[in-house]
Amino acid sequence: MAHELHDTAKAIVADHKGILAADESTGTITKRFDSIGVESAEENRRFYRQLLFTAPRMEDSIGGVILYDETIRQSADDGTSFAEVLSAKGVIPGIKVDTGAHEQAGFPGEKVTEGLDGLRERFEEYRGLGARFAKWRAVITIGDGTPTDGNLRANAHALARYAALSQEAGIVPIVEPEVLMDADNSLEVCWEVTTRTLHETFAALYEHGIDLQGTLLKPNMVIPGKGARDQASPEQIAEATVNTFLGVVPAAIPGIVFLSGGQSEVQATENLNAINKIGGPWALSFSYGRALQQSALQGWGGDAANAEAAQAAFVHRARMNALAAAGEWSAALEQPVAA
Ligand code: 5MM
Repeated sequence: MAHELHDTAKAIVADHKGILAADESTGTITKRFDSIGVESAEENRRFYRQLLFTAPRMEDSIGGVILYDETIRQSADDGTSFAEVLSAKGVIPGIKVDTGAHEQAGFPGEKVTEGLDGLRERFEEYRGLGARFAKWRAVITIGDGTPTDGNLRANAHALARYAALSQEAGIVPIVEPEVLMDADNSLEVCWEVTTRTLHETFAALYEHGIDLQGTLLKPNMVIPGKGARDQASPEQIAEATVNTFLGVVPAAIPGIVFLSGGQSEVQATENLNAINKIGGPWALSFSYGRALQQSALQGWGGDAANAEAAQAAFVHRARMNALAAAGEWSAALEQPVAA
């Protein structure tokens, strides 16, 4: 079992590949569809995900796709399940298993992620449906007096319990403690909060006997908040990010796959590239949602006639990010995609 977990974790990030986070819950995909004026009907969601998963040569840059519960039960036009469509291309199917972040009782303004009840049985079912890795996202909010130690510990404990159940089922856990970049905090504050978050997370993973070689970490970059007066250069973000992780993330973790967190598509690529110019003992790659899909979603606009252009936009972003995961991206490669 340990070997299978190690091999799966390594395969997802092999050859500078990364992950497509296509695990938007119904509420989130509805917001995305609202932004392009498309009704969030089940068939539209299926069509859009099919467009992404069948994009020609996406497998050159994408090693894994995170699916939502509805999506792992859906199929392509020819009846092939999405998990099989991906596996046939050598892309590993994954599943989001948390049921969302909710207000933590007694901790105003902070959230704790739920979904542990019945998770052992759900893992068994998801493995049968083809999932070989999973994801659980904790949301950490920077604010006046937050995050508190109590909130960090509650989220770390849930992440560790999830990871233990995942590995028991032979499924690689992606551990995602996301420090939000929505506030106006400085890079230094993000550095401090990310360090505290990762300390608590790894302490809990040790306590629960998690096999780190069969685990991937999905964190935020160390970056100023969106509203910060002083923004930072990719080099400053890269230096702060790599130094933070060198201090708290064991080299046994095979891959750190960053979330994009609201960065623009090119910004997320440029920052990942700068991070890889420095490098570290882990594969440093991507698990982007918005930063891989924004152009594709807009290019599609709900019209099947635009499907090919949308696929090209997605594959372009995936390729740019795989180059960034090798530290080989440059702005000159950002050719406009023909509509
Ligand atoms: C794709 O978005 C994921 C699902 O979010 P919800 O559960 O709120 O619908 C999300 O977990 C995502 O995987 C990560 O936050 C990274 O996404 P971004 O867009 O920040 O790269």
